[in-house]
Amino acid sequence: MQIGARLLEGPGPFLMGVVNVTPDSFSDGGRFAAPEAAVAHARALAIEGADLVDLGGESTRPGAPPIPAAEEIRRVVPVIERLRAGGFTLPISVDTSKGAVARAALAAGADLVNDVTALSDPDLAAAVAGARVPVVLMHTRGTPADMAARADYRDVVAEVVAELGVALARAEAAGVARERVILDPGIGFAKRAEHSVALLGRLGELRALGRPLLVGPSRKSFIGALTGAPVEDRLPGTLAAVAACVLAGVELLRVHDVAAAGQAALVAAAIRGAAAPAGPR
Ligand code: PMM
Repeated sequence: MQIGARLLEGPGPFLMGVVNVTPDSFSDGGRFAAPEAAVAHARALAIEGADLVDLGGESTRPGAPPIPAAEEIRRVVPVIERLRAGGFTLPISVDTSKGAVARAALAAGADLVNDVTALSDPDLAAAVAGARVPVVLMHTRGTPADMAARADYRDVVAEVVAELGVALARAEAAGVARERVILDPGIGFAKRAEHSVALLGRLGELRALGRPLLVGPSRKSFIGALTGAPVEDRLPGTLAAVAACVLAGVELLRVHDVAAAGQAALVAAAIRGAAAPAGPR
């Protein structure tokens, strides 16, 4: 897939490094809220081996309050402008659910839209369709305010596959080319720990959707539920999930700890390659 100036080709895995420009994100809230700190962090992630960076100006943690588009733009756009003015060449993804934010970020030099609501806002769908950029459609239900109460499934994997299929059809109907869509099961979004674990264990079933997959297990609460580890101490659990994703053929991983995830991903990809049946000679 062509993302900005880069062609991400082959099975990957490719790493999306997370830069949250928010005062209240659940894993790294407040650390990179000043534009200079976010710029430095994005550069550091590039040096660690990120293939692209994901900038988010609005926290999506459970219970987070929505913020106005103007405030989100104020947080995100200066970071993109400074990165591009400073010669940052990696693709930049903007993590937003609002059309106005996507338009401003793309105009400032972003290349991809990452939407945790899978284009449920028609204005964002129009912005993505008009700009002809790649888009991540992530599965969730409801809003951060009520998503925990909506984590109710009979078969979480089948329901996520069905609901992502609906999201993909809705995006196409809005004029987004299917070839530009990346799908994400939304680990931790309207999911209890057992739901996130089931999705990670049955990622192969998401292949039925026929699009590249992105998964964001990094530091999420299912790791805390399984291990008791606080959010700042979930790297080992994150790496186990990264390896599981790579073994299942996931193309893109959204992670905070790029260097560590890169090492885990390389080893898992080598094992995956060794496990693949030999082709015809
Ligand atoms: N997780 C978070 C934010 N944005 N986007 C996608 N596509 N997938 C995710 O799993 C995802 C996301 C929340 O994590 P953070 O607050 O630690 O960034």
